[in-house]
Amino acid sequence: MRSLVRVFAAISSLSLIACSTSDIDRSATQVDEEASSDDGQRPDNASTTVLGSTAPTSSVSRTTESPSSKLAVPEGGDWEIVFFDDFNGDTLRDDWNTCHWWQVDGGCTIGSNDEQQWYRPEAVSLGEGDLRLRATADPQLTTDGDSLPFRSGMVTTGPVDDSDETSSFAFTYGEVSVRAMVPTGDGTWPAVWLLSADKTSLPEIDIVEWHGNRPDLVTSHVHNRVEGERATERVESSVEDFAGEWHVFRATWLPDRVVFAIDGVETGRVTDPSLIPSTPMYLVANLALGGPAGPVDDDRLPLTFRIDEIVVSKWSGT
Ligand SMILES: [Ca+2]
Repeated sequence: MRSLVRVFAAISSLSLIACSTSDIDRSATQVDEEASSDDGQRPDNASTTVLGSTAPTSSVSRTTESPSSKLAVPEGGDWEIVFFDDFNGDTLRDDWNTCHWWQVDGGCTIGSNDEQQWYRPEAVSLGEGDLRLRATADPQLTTDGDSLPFRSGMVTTGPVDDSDETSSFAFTYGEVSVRAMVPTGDGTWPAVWLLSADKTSLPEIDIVEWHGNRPDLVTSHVHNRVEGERATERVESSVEDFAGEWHVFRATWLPDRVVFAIDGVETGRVTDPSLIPSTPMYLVANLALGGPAGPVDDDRLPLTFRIDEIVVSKWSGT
């Protein structure tokens, strides 16, 4: 039986435009200024910046229903399924890459997050109808000559490498639905997110992030650049008995809002116009280790982030 998701979404309400850099509580996981600039360098899915006070979001208005989540959507417009992978085959489809475009020479990681894994293709597999991103305690030598203690897996529909200007799949406005099971264990950091297809570090939408050292919390974010400064709104969802069970995570991205949901229940929404992305974004799913998820419990490895299916329905406004 699915565990009950107790949702009291917390979402910042302060105008981000009014915030200077000094107002932002930069966490240890925030990328440095160089890496977070819009210069095509590596993005970050780890910001936990929280601005303003928090307030519960308790109501979900219902107008026209979106294809699957039954969350509020604008009147009019068309919905079309533009991406679907149930991972029921024997091999990963060609539209998935197994490394970030900015670092594909033998593997990749995001060192600015203090991540402890080196992503390798052999850590990505399909089995029993699932995509499996498997973390193991296999020490890795990176292409920079550094050592990392763990091997893990990721997939993305973004550009193949630095010379590639296209994504195998990207979209603007719509709904992403992911049925997935996060693993249990300190130090694990599974995530499903969207990144800008123009290869800049922002905007970014984190559909779901889970930190092994905070098993009672699921987080989502919208990151963007506002008047030259990185700005974020964060949605937190309190959960019980969550890891090791299947759940459906959704982000409904429309011109005036990004709405997050778990198992069909809204967890919060971002409505600040300055934050809402308006350009194409691609998919990323990964099982990171360490960083903001805390020290890794080696005894729990190997651990697997399982994804049963990913569906994207594109919204076209009228
Ligand atoms: Ca499946």
